[in-house]
Amino acid sequence: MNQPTTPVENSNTKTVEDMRSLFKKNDQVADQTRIKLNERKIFGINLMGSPGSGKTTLLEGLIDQYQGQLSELGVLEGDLATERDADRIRNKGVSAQQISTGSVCHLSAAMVSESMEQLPLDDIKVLFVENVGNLVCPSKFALGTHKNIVAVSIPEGDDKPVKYPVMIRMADVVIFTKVDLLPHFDFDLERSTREIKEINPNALILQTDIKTKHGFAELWKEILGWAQKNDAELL
Ligand SMILES: Nc1nc2c(ncn2[C@@H]2O[C@H](COP(=O)(O)OP(=O)(O)O)[C@@H](O)[C@H]2O)c(=O)[nH]1
Ligand SMILES: [Mg+2]
Repeated sequence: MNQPTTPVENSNTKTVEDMRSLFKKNDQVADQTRIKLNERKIFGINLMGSPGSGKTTLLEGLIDQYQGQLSELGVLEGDLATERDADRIRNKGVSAQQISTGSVCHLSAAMVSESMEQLPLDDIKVLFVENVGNLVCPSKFALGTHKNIVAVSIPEGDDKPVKYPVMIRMADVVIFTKVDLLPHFDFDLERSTREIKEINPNALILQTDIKTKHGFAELWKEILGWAQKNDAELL
């Protein structure tokens, strides 16, 4: 005979069911967002990484070098509080909308779907969504974007990709940011690269440095290639 379930087991089962339903609903909204982006020929990129890994700086660097060259950019900025990152992007002349999540450690598809309507979508070809700085939660919530970029900065330590493999597994590009700082940290770039390849053999691995703009051309080339391929497939 089955043992009666304990209250703890009951509450665990309920939590799992609640989480499943939450993810399912999120996925449905993400699917709708993807359709909306495709209808407007906007290519969406989910930019993830730890707080301070250099995500906004990457966007600033790309804007400095490439805004207006081939594509118009739009940015959604996710943080728990403040408009600071959106202000940084707007100061560069690019449309940006801040999403303040309060105490939530990730963006959700609903947040993105609602906030992107505040952007001049008719003018945007590439939409960056800078997720809340966190190596765990954002990987659980699809946003409806087309590709994922994960920033891993040198000061974080070379063991972070292997310790937080879920986000690495879903990355299309992993960027080692702040490589100018390599001389100051015991960061084994070779080992970390090897470990990322073991987790995700398909990810493109790049290195960037905002001071020399090293790696930005390669990153932009990849993004344009994605956007153009997506446009062609939508014709
Ligand atoms: N030395 C160095 N510092 C960087 C680089 N990229 C970003 N930073 C610094 O790292 C800090 C966090 O950057 P930020 O872009 O705000 O990180 P985010 O929280 O991931 O958006 C800031 O002080 C940046 O100036 C880089 O390539 N080299
Ligand atoms: Mg930021």
